[in-house]
Amino acid sequence: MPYPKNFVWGVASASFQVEGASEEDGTGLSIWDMYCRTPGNVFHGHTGDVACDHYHRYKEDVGLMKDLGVKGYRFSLSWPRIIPDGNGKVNKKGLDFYDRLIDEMLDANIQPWVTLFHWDYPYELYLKGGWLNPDSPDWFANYTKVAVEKLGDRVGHWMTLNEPLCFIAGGLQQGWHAPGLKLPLRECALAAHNVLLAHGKSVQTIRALSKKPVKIGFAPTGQRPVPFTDKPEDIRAAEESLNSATVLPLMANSWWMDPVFLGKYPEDGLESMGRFAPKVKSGDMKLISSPVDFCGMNIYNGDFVRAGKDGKPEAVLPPAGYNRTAQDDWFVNPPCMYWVTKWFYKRYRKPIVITENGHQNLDFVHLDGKVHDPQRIDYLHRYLLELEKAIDEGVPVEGYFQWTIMDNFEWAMGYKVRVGLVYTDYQTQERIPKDSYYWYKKLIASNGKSLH
Ligand code: GCO
Repeated sequence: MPYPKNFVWGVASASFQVEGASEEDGTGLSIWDMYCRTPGNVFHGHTGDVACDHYHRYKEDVGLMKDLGVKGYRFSLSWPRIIPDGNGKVNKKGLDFYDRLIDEMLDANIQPWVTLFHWDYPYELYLKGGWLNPDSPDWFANYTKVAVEKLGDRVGHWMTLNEPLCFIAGGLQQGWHAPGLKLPLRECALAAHNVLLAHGKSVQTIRALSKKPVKIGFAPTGQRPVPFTDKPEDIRAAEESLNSATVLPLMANSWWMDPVFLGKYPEDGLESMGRFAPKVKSGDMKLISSPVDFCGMNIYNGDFVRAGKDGKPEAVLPPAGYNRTAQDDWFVNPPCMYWVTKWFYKRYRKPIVITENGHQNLDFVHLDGKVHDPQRIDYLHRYLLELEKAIDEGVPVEGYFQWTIMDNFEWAMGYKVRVGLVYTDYQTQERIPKDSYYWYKKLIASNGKSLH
């Protein structure tokens, strides 16, 4: 069965990665502005100060999306651009940018899919304890209120958070992400609980204030296991691994998704956390599991899992020379798109939206002035065939947001790798559509039929 008729083909980005204008029009500092300035945190000391200058070039960029034929653009709002100190005076000029951007998109018949938080946390709130502060859920609800009151007449799709695993486990526990802390598990579990409470309050705020019918979700990531063989025991072990929170609970899918979709923390995760588990107050889980409309997920790389001697999941390293991306240890493993989509639908019973999928590469401008990126085309082709396979088996997949419309700031890797359909020349800010851009354009026009 081909992709559904009204399938939402989209592209995605995030404020800190594309906007630049980091000190313009009253914007406040974010923790990523600070993190970039600690030597060693980001490749070659790159920052998001200019990035793709999307703040000024958004009309050209929306034009590229219109030419591509996308139905939706998933982008994020910069919290400190809208409320410079995070929880106080609103910066009108900051809000006005998103006003203009959304109007430009609607004129191009592109629907805005807005992520409220994609990691650029207000630095002033960080100084007040950030997600550790018991007021942090209310700070996020207030920011949500400001955004929905201004933009809610035109935004029909909201995502509260992008990849809480990254900004909590990565940012507070393991230190590979802003703000680069290595806090004890107890504090990290407390911060994670406040993030989930913030999600719940944000969902309730959007529902209460939205001026149009609205669909809400969030965009988690996590382990993406693939059965090493098609033996039933390996398939069973891989599914168990997807939903397990025993090892590093804050890095587990279920630690973040079970509270939102099932209203409870995973038992194995709580057992693993022991006395470091968060103190859950009455009403917390009901708030956290305020109903959402879709199960978003960011999918890139898959790791092989098989049944060990005891039948329990056992990680298997891919054979030497296995296809990989430019993002360090991310292996190209297309079946993860089929298995993960199928298994999450089985567990959470919500329509699926692929909120991110893309290929990190070392693209460059060739002698002919074009950017040939066959690896990205092959990657996308294989992953989308696997997604179609899940749809064929009855998994309700409503949309796919390719990461990303244009090369941009890739967090700790700065501008070292390129992930866009469009090449960004960071010296001139010229945009050069890559071969994959034209491939995706043809795919959208055929609603996926060009995969065959
Ligand atoms: C993520 C983030 C994106 C990245 C993308 C490419 O999933 O890590 O949402 O901001 O840029 O994954 O690596």
